[in-house]
Amino acid sequence: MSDKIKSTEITDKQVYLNRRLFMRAAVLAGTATATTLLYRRLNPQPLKLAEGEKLDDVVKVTREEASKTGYLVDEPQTPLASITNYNNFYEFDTSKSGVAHAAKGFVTRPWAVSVEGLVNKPRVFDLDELLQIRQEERVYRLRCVEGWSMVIPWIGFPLHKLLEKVEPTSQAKYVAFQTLLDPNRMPNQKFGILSWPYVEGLRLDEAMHPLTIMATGMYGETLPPQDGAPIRLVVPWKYGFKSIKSVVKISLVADEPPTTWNIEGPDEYGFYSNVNPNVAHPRWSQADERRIGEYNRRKTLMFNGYGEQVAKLYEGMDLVRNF
Ligand SMILES: Nc1nc2c(c(=O)[nH]1)N[C@H]1C(S)=C(S)[C@@H](COP(=O)(O)O)O[C@H]1N2
Ligand SMILES: [Mo]
Repeated sequence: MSDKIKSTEITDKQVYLNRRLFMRAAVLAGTATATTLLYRRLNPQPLKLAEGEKLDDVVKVTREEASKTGYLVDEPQTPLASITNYNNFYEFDTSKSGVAHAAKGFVTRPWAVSVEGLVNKPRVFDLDELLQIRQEERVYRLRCVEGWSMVIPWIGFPLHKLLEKVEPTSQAKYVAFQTLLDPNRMPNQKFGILSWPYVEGLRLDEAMHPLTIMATGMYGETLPPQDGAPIRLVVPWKYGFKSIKSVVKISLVADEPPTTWNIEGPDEYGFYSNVNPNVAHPRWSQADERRIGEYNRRKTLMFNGYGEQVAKLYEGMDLVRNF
């Protein structure tokens, strides 16, 4: 599949079957109405063409603009079946192929996200409120620190739209994120595999960057549990572990917050964790990667290919020391 085909138009049988499963799950969870409304809004009405204008021209122009902003990667998209069966989500299973099964039936309604800390208007947002923020499709590369990568057509909204609602104060310099803590629903939280809950963080300017999104779906549908339902962070220029799943709390803070993998291995996983082919992990090179579904390894791109958009955030910073 390429970005020439809108993911919402894909009729591949496997995708179709998966969609039916998602829809059934959505109905079971009582979310059908909101979900249907949300994704109907994503499918725009047929374009009204001016006289002499051809649909192909209009669509091409729109997509070219999208590519220029770096929001729509022009590389084959990873099949849905791979994205949903090759996961890192230690709350459910430490084996990538086991997460989908272990997370099946994860209940994501009701769900609320508290946005708090150094803000003028702290608030708890119900998921349905967050789904009313205009949802956009973003086709991003995802590069795991382990050396594999995917191209994922997310649905979501820029995080800055949410942060602006709570009005960060001038003291706020970082944003801290937290995954749900509920050992009854996330079975591995009964064991000390990581220090729970999973936590992550960004500098405020990184969090406000237009590429940083809260994802609520992929491939035109609701996010499946194994990929961080019902809402997760996606920061495409950083290693995948920064993109924290199933988020319940977002706190604006003054100091660099603790982050899960940095707590586990401070010499291996830095706070910034920008994708950088020139800075090796202590135990392996980061110069190249295996794109899921491809045979040959690819060269890893600086900032995962988003340098044009984000390099200026790190001007004057030593990216080796601040790895
Ligand atoms: N809460 C939580 N978030 C998480 C993880 C996790 O184990 N727990 N794994 C991270 C890692 S290492 C990666 S590579 C991505 C994987 O996202 P995906 O399974 O949707 O591809 O999620 C990240 N977010
Ligand atoms: Mo990862």
